[in-house]
Amino acid sequence: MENVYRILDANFNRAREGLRVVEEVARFVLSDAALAFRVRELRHRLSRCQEAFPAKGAALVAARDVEGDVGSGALPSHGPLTLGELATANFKRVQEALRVLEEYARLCRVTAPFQEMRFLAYALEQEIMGRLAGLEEACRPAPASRQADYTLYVITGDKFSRGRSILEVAREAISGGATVLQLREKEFPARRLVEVGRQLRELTREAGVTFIVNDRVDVALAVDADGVHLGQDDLPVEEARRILGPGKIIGVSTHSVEQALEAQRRGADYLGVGPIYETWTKEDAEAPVGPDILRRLAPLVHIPMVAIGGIKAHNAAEVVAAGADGVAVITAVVAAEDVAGAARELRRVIAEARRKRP
Ligand code: TZP
Ligand code: MG
Repeated sequence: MENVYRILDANFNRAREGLRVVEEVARFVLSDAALAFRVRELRHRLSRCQEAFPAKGAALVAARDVEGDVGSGALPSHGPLTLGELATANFKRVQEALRVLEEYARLCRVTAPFQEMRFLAYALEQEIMGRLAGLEEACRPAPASRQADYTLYVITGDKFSRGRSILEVAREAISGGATVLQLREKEFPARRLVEVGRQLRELTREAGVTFIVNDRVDVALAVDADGVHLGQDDLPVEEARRILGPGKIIGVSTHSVEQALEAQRRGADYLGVGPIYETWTKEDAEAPVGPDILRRLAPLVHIPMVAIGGIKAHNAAEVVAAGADGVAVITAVVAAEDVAGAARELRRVIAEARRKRP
């Protein structure tokens, strides 16, 4: 029986150690407290199972003979190369050890739910590996065509433009320093959007400015925009990505920390966060969320955050200080008498606020 105890002791340790390694992945890599708790529970359950053996499990430890273990050599030199491989290797150790425990416990006439725990380990492996794959995908750098400078993101607003054409206002905004231009005309039919979109595409391409179409994936493709901006009720990011392909930018409007994290998880390239302040420009605007949301999001998001809603030259510094990577405006630029001057002033305020940021 002594040898069986040695086997059981070694495999209890092996399973516990493996679980400890994957628990750290759940806790520190995936930052998922609930998942880490489930792994820890399995490890504690294993320790409780050991108590079902003679002398409350102490007999197994007493049989331990490290010196006499012919199998305790150096580990193979080529270890796992990635976090995924590390987690897989440790899940395998856990599952194999549980299988050994299941078989040898029978020789001691001890019944313990090793099989059930092994199945639990399979389920946890599937969940953790799936999450790790998603994380690796999300961290993979996007192609160059999806990189943009979001510093000053100007959105069209024909009805606020004092009778000037969209093209004329866009040209002025760009000359004042807009780095992104978005075509957003809710009332325009598709045909008109495509017409104006083509003009804006030509203008932005010449100026080296990023061009985004609001809401309409079809229009964005038709005019070869750099990307699309989606609201909470528009196509989900994954669907838009399937249609647009890997080279286009997808931005998402978000109004809460939860929505922002969800959009990031789904593969958005940037977030519109707002309305930060009160705005009358968007008829169905949500209640203002305030600049503090940016401060809360900053440590949680790794994609650019563009603040929107009621932003003017007098409060732009505040959103930049709170962590915004860029400022999106409609009326502050398109309704200004001097469109280029208004854009220039915003650029100046943003640059100054960035300099002051730690
Ligand atoms: N989304 C949230 S607020 C808003 C949009 C499109 C309107 C922003 O307009 P303004 O004039 O800069 O407040
Ligand atoms: Mg929308």
